[in-house]
Amino acid sequence: MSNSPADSALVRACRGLEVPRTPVWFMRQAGRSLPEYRKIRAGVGMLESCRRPDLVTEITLQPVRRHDVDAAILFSDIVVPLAAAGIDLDIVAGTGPVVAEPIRTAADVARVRPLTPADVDYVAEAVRLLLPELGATPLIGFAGAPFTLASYLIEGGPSRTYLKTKAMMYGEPQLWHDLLSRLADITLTFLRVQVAAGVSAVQLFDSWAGALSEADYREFVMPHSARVLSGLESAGVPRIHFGVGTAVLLEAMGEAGADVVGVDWRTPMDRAAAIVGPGHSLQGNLDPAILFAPWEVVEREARRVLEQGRAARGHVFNLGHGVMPETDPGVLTRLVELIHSV
Ligand code: 1CP
Repeated sequence: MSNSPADSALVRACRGLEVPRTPVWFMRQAGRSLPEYRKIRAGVGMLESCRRPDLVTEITLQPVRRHDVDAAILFSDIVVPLAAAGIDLDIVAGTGPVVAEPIRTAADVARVRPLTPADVDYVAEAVRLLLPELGATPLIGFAGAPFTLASYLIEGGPSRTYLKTKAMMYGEPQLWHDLLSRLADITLTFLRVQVAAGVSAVQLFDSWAGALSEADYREFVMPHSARVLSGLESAGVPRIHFGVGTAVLLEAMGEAGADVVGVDWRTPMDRAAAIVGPGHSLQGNLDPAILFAPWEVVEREARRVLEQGRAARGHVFNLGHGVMPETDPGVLTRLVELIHSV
């Protein structure tokens, strides 16, 4: 066991197979919590760094070296394939993705063209550079799900209310489905490029799907995410499906075609296991804010998550959302040691 990424604890836990110990990695494990990341990124824009295979390789490896996590996640961003498909956008430090001309009309939607593998050749190149460096450690590829991508394109940037997004969804359902269908095509192509280059698992980030009711999720979003996930079925790698605030969506997110459902910190893992059923593994779900508490609290809560995770078919330990930039990286290293020792 664990001599190849395809037989690693991560992949085995995703499939519900026996594991020697619970695998652990952290969403946003690369990034501003690491001084070595801040150093290498100095003076290089976020999108530019995602397009440079040498930088992607180094940044992806940094948290693996430092924390001894059981998986690497490719350093990129969910808007990288959108920019590669010709949408004028930037990732602004301290804000996030900002779209020059938000997508709101039929003419705007018509501008969203398919992605070709050649548009993101630098991503495939980074994966190829990473595989020999990683050895038996699996590399996770990822993409944004159609709803979360649409929210950035329609709002023009980060949002709290998703008002313009929902206005299109409710007001112009045909246009909405046209846009999400185009985004599903882009996402599927982007993930297939990563799988073809050799990633061992993929994660579909629908970070903001928690803004929806279950009924609206099932009608307006799930068919498009399901097309992405089912389009990867024959790829032979586990599919992780994650969102924040998705307590009422967990069942549907599993049904959409995921092997693993990602759970945020609001839903206990045993309850999530009862909701998604025996056909899916779970990933999660320590509150990233708990890492700012005294170590005794971190340890107690991490043990609770592990214990509750035993109710699932398989458990990949993670945070309930990404590492906050202010996190002490020493706490993350210690947390990995703890998970490995239990
Ligand atoms: O561990 C890693 O290597 C993380 C790589 C990674 C991932 C998985 C980055 C780098 N972005 C993402 C995915 C991503 N991007 C998501 C889904 C994950 C999540 O929910 O956290 C989302 C919603 C985005 C969009 C985005 N990009 C935001 C959020 C804005 C908002 O709406 O609140 C931000 C701040 C970015 C920029 C970004 N992406 C990644 C980094 C390290 C950064 C910070 C910019 C920088 O370092 O200059």
